[in-house]
This record gives sequence, structure tokens and C-alpha cells, in this order.
Amino acid sequence: MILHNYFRSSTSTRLRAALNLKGLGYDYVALPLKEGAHRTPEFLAKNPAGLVPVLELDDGTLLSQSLAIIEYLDDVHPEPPLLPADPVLRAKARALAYTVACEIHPLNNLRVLQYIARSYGASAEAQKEWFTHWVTESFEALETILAASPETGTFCIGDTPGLPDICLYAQVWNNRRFGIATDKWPTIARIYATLDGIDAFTRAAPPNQPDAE
Ligand SMILES: N[C@@H](CCC(=O)N[C@@H](CS)C(=O)NCC(=O)O)C(=O)O
Repeated sequence: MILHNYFRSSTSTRLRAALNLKGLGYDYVALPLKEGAHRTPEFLAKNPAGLVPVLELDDGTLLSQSLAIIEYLDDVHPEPPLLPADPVLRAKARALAYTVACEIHPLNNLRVLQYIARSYGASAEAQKEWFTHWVTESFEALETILAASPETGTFCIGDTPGLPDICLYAQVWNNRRFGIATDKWPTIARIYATLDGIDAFTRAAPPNQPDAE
């Protein structure tokens, strides 16, 4: 498989962590987003949305959208499972994952920050405030849920890492880039610290990629 991705991209971090947890190897193709490598005709032919990651399967099939790809991997390589078997817990796991993937990430994506800078003159400081605002709103909610839920264990749900942990881990790395400390959310901080001690996660982390700057 070929992973078209970028070291700093949190959606790429998600997918790398899932591939590592499943023990699946892949060829790493780096697309420097800062240089617009995701907007070339060659990459747009792979994903017309111009977003990483894209996973290219051995038969040439191109998959986009990190959560859809992770669920595909879970379907095809069920061990270890990244979602609980119980339907209610599956829904809860997805809800935690989507809180990061749908409520935080799209608002804070590179193209959004570039747009508010270009169209509304948002300075680097204003972009940081914007980013911090959307992270804080959803991390407060996540912390409340995780601290109160009887299902919270070593990880977001139970004692094996899964989809919500993958999303949380990648988002905390993104937060660190904007100087957002995690310690004000103690349950999230505890889970992140545990994840950061797991090889499959640390190997997925931005600084440990071949294109890391
Ligand atoms: N929902 C998509 C989002 C993909 C996405 O936005 N990727 C970012 C990097 S984390 C990207 O390619 N950004 C390019 C840009 O904003 O111009 C997914 O989960 O794969």
C-alpha cells in the first residue's frame, strides 16, 4: 500500500497510527502541504478534494477520508479491533472520534486558517486564537464525557486503544503546534500520555516521519 500523506497532518497521523496498530506496512509518500503539493494535477487525480491522507491499495484503488479508511482497515484486518463490538459502545466510540474529526479539525484545517488570513486579514495571533477557541470548546466537552463515563478505562473506551484514541492522539499533536497544553484536561492528558508510550502511536507521531522538519 502507498500512503500519500504529510508528517504534520493530523488526519495522516490518525491513519499512520491505525496502520501501525494493525501491523500493516506501507510506502510513505510525502506531500509538503506548505508547498501546495496537494494541489498539483497529479495529486488531484488521486483525490479531487485535494486533501491528505490518501491510501492507495495494491490494486490501485484510492481511498480518502481518514475515518473511512480506518474503518475499511478494521473491516479487512479485524485484529486488533479499533471499534467495540457492542453497538451502543460503537456509537459512543464514534461520537468521541467525531467530536475531534467533525467539530474541531475541519474548522482548524490549513485551508481554513489560510482563508481567514487571506479574506479577513487574520494575523498569526488571531489564527492561533481561532484554533484555540475551537479546540477548547470540544476538549471541554470531551473531558466532561471521559471523566464521567463508566466506560472510560485506560483509554477512551475500555482498556484497548481504538478510533477515539487515534483521533485524540493526533489532535493533541496538532494542539502542541499552537502551544495548547493538555494538562488542563486531566483525563485527556492521562490517556494521551499512555498513548504516547505505545510504539504504534509514537511511530505515527509527526516528528518521527521521514519528511519531518
Ligand atoms: N476529513 C478529512 C480531512 C482531510 C484533511 O483536511 N487533511 C488536511 C491535512 S490534516 C489537508 O489535506 N489539508 C490541506 C489544506 O487544508 O489545504 C479526513 O479525515 O481525511
